[in-house]
Amino acid sequence: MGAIGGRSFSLPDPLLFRTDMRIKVINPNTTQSMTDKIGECARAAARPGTEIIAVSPVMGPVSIESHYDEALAVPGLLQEVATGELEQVDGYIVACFGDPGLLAARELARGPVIGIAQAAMHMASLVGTRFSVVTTLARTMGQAWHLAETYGMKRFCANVRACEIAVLDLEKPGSNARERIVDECRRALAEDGSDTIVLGCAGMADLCQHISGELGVPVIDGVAAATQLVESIVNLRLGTSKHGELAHPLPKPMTGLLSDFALPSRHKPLQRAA
Ligand code: 5HY
Repeated sequence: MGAIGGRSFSLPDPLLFRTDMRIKVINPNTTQSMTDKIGECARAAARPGTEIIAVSPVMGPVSIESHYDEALAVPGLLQEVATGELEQVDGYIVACFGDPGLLAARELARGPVIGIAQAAMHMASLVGTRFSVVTTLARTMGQAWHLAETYGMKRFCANVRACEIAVLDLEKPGSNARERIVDECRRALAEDGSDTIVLGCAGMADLCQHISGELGVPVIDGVAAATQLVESIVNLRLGTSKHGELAHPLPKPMTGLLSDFALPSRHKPLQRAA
């Protein structure tokens, strides 16, 4: 109990950090080596006691480099969220820079669902004034711009650049991907008027410290940023609002290949395909 000017007041109960948090990190593409790498990067960012469950869907594209790939990654992503709800995980990360299916996943989840693009852009806006996104193929730049607009980050986004590296080339031992990414980051800092770098692919997560050391500026990896954002949101005892737009989806029949995605009722989330 405290007192100021003779008036007593009660302090809020201290929000104790959870030491048993479980976060499901979903790599929406189906390349296990990338999933493993993403999981390790999330574990390196997580607090002691936080369990990182890194998964890929059982179905979907091996890499996501187009709107078509993104669309086909969403059903598998949603299955993983639905399974996570049955397992009562505390929060989720969509570990793909296109943030595919983010709002649909939030409708299914009680806890927070954080996309790495949204996390990285917001984190960059807190440590600099203008960031450059450095991503893989030029054809994915439009999605990065679209997300910057959607998230209200366009005023902070100086530019979006591509290294013209296929996502899976990031997994190839001996590829010159790292050098090409560093070079593009250098050009960004020299030409864009930016003071921070956002890595535009979950597959770049393991390069973050190296690039930051090379360039001497903040380099934000969305996997690490999203991990600590989920922990903060859960520690604040917050979850996804179920009032309005992100309420649980309305139950209705689904047909054909998607028939397993029917949500019969509010309390029986869809089962993961065998
Ligand atoms: C990603 N694709 O983070 C995105 C990168 C991109 O398979 N994982 C993918 O270029 O959009």
